[in-house]
Amino acid sequence: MLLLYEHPLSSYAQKVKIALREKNLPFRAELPATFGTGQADGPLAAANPRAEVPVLIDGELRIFESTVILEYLEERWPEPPLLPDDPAARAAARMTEDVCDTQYDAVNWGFGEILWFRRAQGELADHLRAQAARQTRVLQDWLEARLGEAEFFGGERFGWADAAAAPMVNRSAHYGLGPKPGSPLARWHARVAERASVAATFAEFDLAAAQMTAAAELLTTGGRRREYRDHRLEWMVKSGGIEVVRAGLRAGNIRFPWPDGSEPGGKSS
Ligand SMILES: N[C@@H](CCC(=O)N[C@@H](CS)C(=O)NCC(=O)O)C(=O)O
Repeated sequence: MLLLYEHPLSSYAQKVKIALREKNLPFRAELPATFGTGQADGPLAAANPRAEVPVLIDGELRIFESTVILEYLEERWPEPPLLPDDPAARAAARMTEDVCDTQYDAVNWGFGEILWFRRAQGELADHLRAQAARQTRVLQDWLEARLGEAEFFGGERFGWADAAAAPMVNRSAHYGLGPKPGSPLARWHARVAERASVAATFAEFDLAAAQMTAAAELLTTGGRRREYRDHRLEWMVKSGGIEVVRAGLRAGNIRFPWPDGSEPGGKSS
């Protein structure tokens, strides 16, 4: 059986689980013990030097990067297809996915750093939340324009872009930043949430989100050393949270991506 290293809150892992479920592929989901620590040993780091989830394990094969995993699933099990046939429509689906995986993910992640990991308080927290709310609206407007009047991002058939966008929009809704009630994007969100593949994935998200009240403690106990990478790091800096980065580095509960950098004093990131 396929094995998926994942975390139920990870939008990338959710995208993969939706794809697996759409294709009716049985899999076992596992949260690696070292997740979120950046530890260079253990099965997660052995499968993915970046120590990120998701990782798909198919026999001897270990595949990391959610888009690469989706491509593997599509090529190995083409039915039912998630990508449309038309090259232009395929490109459109991939562009939607790319924006979701980069800019949209970064906003959701930033909001989570404040809500769940309490990286900022008072005025700074208010400011970062307001930035996230404004940017979420921009991204949802962009998605809504791409959706148009269609049932799904791929047109009449649920597919690749829907699998990528659903976890993003659903997480915004969890934060109270969902699409405008009654809007085409809100109706799409309600529609996809009823699909078995998405409903199961969202239920796992809800369960994990309910357990996040104690998440901030993980930063002081060493249970989490959060990865501040590319779009996510950029979000924190551009939105006014550079002090959050500095404080996290001082406290040692922020890390940068593999391979480790090292400071002149010999301290590694
Ligand atoms: N580009 C990667 C991103 C994966 C990623 O960032 N995963 C996060 C969870 S959402 C992670 O595992 N982070 C590790 C950490 O924070 O230590 C993909 O598409 O799979």
